[in-house]
Amino acid sequence: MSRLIIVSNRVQPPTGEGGSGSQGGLAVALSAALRESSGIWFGWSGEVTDQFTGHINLQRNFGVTTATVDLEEQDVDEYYNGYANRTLWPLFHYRMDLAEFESGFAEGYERVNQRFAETLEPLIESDDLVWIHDYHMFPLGQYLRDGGITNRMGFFLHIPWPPYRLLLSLPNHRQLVETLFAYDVVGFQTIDSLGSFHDYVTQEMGGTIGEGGRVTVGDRSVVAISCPIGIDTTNFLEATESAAARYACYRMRQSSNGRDMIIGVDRLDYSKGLEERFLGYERLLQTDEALHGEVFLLQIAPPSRGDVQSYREIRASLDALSGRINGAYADVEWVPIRYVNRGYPRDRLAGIYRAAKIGLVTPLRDGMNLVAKEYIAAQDPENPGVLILSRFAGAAEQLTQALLINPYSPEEIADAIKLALEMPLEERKARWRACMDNIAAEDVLWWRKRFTDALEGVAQSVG
Ligand code: ADQ
Repeated sequence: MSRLIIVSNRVQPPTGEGGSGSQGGLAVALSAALRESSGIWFGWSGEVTDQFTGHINLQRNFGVTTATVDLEEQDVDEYYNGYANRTLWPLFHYRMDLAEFESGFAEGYERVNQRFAETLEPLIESDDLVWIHDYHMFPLGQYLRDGGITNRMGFFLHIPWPPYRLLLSLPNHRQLVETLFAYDVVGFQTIDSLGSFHDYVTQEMGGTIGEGGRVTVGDRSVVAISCPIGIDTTNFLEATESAAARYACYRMRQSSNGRDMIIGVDRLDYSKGLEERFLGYERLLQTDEALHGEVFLLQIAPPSRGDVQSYREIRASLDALSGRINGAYADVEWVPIRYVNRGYPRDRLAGIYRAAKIGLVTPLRDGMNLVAKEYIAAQDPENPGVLILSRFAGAAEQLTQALLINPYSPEEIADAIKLALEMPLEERKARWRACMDNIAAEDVLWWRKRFTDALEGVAQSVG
């Protein structure tokens, strides 16, 4: 088996074998892949230095080697807070209104990718598989090729690929797409994203789609696949059975006091549809007085990307909205929304999911959404809760038996909550079983294998 080199913007060194603490599912899964292949995980340390030196901090924790570099403040501003999170993230989530196009961002983005490439090159050995992750790093493969790296190299995009005409609004869109042809395999979360990529290549570049997903433009080609990411299901089921999860579930039920709990868990991000979710829930309270004092929404939303203005704005509007709804409907014994701005360890989170009658996952756009899958995995098979899921989350392609809704419609959200609260046990079980079968079969190990098999299946590049 070839050694695997994984590259992502941030590197999360493993914190322990089980990974049931605060480490995310992706970190657990990538760690497992790296342990199997004695590979390296390369990326930004999250630290800022006065001047970029290219010094690599090599560490080995729980069988995984991480190699991290510090970035200059200007790099972080232009590459991370700038091009990645103020240009690409909003545009790729269909938020042209929030996308900022500043040439300094694009230059910083290229500079940092070039720096990553130059720093990484000496670590790469001839038989390694190189697997690069996400929108922070589109051009990295091209820079590595320019530096003479001929290894098999893949790229996986965790966020949606936008529709062809939307992508045209990105200055230098063609340059960005051309960099993808430096890879041997490019993976998308959904068939929908893959289709949008095909549209761009055929309509804008005059390319063709051939056998086995091979996309060709002139004399260059890349294999493009849909490869939906899953959760580490076995590990998550173990976390669900842990003492910490059971205790969290027990405490949550006690504090629910016989009321039905609706749970939302998301990074505080405008793409997650939190305002629309609150408005949908408010609609329910407006139209169904009998539910007052009978249900509550627990929204867990740890702040993220606080250096970016649009994130500060969404935080302020959610504070105001939750305050308004609670002010209008709360009484001395009941608060309709419990709004919590912090993260929880995975095992506690699993217990909280299990105590919830409804999982409310309503992003306006999402590459996949792992919370939807975690909610299903945490349920009691004999008495499962109901997942309400946005049709615009990548997960909706797989979890077709969730209650699929349009997250922009308060009515649809309110109606789905009512339906879920009243759903008979047999129907809940049938819907849960269909979702769970998918989550068990197409887990993160399946995802990793699907991608690395595709990568191992292509002939090594010849420069
Ligand atoms: P994210 O946008 O971060 O990921 P998501 O897929 O939902 O979104 O993953 C979030 C992870 O963070 C989940 O594992 C969740 O449990 C955890 N998390 C969220 N809030 C938490 C809290 N308060 N406490 C503890 N943990 C919390 C991006 C893309 C997604 C894609 C993933 C993986 O935007 O569409 O599914 O990458 O590819």
